[in-house]
Amino acid sequence: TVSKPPGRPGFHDVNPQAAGVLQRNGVKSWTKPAPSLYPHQWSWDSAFIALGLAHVDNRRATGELEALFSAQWKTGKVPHIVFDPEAPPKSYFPDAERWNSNGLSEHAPTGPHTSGLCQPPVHALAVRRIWETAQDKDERGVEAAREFLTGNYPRLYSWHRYLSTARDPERSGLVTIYHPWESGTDNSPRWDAPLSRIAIGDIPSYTRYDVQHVADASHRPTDEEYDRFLWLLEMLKKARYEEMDIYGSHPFLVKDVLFSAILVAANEALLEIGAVVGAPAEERAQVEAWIERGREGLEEQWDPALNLCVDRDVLTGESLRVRTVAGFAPLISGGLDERRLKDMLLTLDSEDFAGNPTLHRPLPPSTSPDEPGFHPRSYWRGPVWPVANWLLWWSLLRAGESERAASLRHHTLEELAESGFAEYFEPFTGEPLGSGEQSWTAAIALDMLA
Ligand code: 2M8
Repeated sequence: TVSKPPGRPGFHDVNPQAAGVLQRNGVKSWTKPAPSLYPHQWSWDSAFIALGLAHVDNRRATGELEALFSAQWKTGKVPHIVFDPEAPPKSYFPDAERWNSNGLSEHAPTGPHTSGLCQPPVHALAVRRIWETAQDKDERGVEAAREFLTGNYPRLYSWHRYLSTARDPERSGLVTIYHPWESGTDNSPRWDAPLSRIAIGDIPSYTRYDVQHVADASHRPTDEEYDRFLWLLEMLKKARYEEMDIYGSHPFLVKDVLFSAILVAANEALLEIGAVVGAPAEERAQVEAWIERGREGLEEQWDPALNLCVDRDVLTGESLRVRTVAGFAPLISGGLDERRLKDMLLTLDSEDFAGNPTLHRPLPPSTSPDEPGFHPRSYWRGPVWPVANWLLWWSLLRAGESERAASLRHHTLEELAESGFAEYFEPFTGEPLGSGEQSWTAAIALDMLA
């Protein structure tokens, strides 16, 4: 049992509370990431949401992903935001108009308005979870899940193909991102060096609405960071979202190890989905080749001094040597030999991460407190993110590290029981930060509790 302040849910009340968050954030057939800060559909949030919903309501889980995939670009790209035309005006910026995706690119879908970027491909993990949870259902439930897999396998395959080709013309096994927003870890110090090299030109004027939805603007990226984010957006528009043009001219091209590792794990899930739906043998062989190449690419980015994996700036060839949770990429991609697994566990248990004795709970801060770019309250610069805990928990289980996995699960769920489903938490005090009622926080709790 857990000691809890009055009125807060206990460990075992987390499940119905989490389901309630997802219900309240529901919009038509999909779910917004948070009640007011994020009023549209986000790509990897939706994947995590579907993963959680698979334990509650498979119809809603499949609807979530159907809504997202119906906005897939002709190139295979799954956009990072699908805009809700009915969201309150002036609630999120940059909006559909600023992106102007289908005004600029013939590859954009003609119906829904989307951003021009993408986010880590967690989707196949969610689709596999939908298949797994359907096994407890009656024949009709299993059949409905099989139909869903059959309908969505080609979408997943073309999504992964896009990432392995357009986003990896070097065939390095690593995905190139065009913007920190693509990483999902927006203001992480991982991006400080490449962002600092960008010379910003004239940015059309804009108003930030995000800071109005949090208790304190310091939880969010700074205005300087936003200027860079918005300048990169203008550069992408100038290239009309054409991959080759972007690759030839864009000032931010980075090999993201976390994104790449998630792709490897997602490709493993895709192989299993492919087996269920009877995918063509050439495609299955291709997915196996992507998995191998991905793991080799990550090994290339291993930094023995940091005992972590690090990103690489494509434009300078330089490794971005910053200690963040993204450094656990090899653990997430899986298939580690004993030595590398030991390395990863050593770093996870160290004072840089979960073993830091000054932490509120032994949960890894998003950035090591020893990093100069660390900030305990600022977004991806230090706070503990439940969704990152999920990635590590799931990877540890997969690696057979059940004790460490159990500890991450226990402390994550206790944090949520104590303080609710916040977007992120101050690592030394456990104070909830960012948005409250964050959907993916609730979703990962449902998955951990199942
Ligand atoms: C955050 O990113 C958005 C931009 O995409 C923002 O700050 O406005 C990130 O935490 C990202 O990973 C997440 O998908 C999104 C919605 O939860 O919020």
